[in-house]
Amino acid sequence: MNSPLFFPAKVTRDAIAALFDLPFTELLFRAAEVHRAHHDPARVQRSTLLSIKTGGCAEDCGYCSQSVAAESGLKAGKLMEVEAVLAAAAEAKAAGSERFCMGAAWREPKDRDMDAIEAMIEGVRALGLETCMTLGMLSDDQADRLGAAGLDYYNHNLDTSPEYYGEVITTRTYQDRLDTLDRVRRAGINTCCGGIVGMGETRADRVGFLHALATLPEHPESVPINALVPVAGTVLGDMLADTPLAKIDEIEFVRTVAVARILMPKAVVRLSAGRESMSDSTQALCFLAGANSIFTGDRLLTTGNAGSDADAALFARLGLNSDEMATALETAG
Ligand code: SAM
Ligand code: DTB
Ligand code: SF4
Repeated sequence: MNSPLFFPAKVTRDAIAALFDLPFTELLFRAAEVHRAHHDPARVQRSTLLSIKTGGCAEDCGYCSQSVAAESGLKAGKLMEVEAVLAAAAEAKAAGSERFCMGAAWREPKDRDMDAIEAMIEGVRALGLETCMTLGMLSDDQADRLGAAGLDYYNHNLDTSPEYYGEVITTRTYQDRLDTLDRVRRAGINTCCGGIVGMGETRADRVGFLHALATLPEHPESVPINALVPVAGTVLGDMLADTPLAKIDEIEFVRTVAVARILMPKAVVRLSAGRESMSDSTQALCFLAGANSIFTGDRLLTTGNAGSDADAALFARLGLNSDEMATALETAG
């Protein structure tokens, strides 16, 4: 399961810390080697997010605009109608997206919402899009229903190290998250599990976070790495506004992506939230380090995103997903 290329048989925190400590160019070289062995390095998947139920969430995640504990000014809405979700998915597909991720600001879904959720999954799949949902904690029965409806991925993040977690969220435990991930896996759904960097955590927490992911019973098939998007009125957004130096260093962010790639060679590593404030060069380093999916469009769930035009320009500049580039690769040998 581990990379035969660069990773020791036993995934310990010390071994992961040693990867982080490598000279940056050496780390990137190793990550790029692992990436090329398992993925097409000239392709980056484009995904679109939609908030199907916004705001009013009972959890207290310190980064999130949608928590009732945040004073972000966000209004709580109801679950969207199935038709409206399918219209947004069709639009995303027409704009070139391959994957559609639906997020709800719930602690957990209510059973009465499950019929609509199933119809969304079936409808989005029928459009030829990969489906992902993130709805909070799940019961066994809910996970089974999502699996039976054909859901491709369920996103449920560990977010950070077990040690730092309690500084960020108090209303559900790390173990609660691990339990939901188990239910998802047992229901035959691919797991999408990652977290956020730049929440004031230490390097040791980033090591602990990636250790937790890489030692799950199976590697997640999908690993979103988010950089904190600071939202005013949230605990962490306000922290970052007061202490701008706490913002994650971009090289450290790229290191985190590279180590994730080496530890979980087959996973799709998603360069997720936070791209809007990242330079093209940093994003290019993330792709070199093994990121192979982004969220396109001008919105994530509730916050802004770079937008499809900016992404098309970035891809053209970097020669990603381009047929001409495939020819150039062949010619260059
Ligand atoms: N309510 C569901 C849950 O948390 O399980 C799903 C939605 S939640 C918005 C999905 C993930 O988005 C979170 O686990 C977190 O990692 C990420 N996220 C939320 N707000 C963020 C922010 N301001 N910056 C970066 N990532 C964020
Ligand atoms: C994930 O790890 N990142 C995406 C997705 N899973 C659902 C969400 C990012 C949300 C960023 C903040 C917002 O727009 O509200
Ligand atoms: Fe709720 Fe999810 Fe936001 Fe946490 S991250 S407050 S669970 S919507």
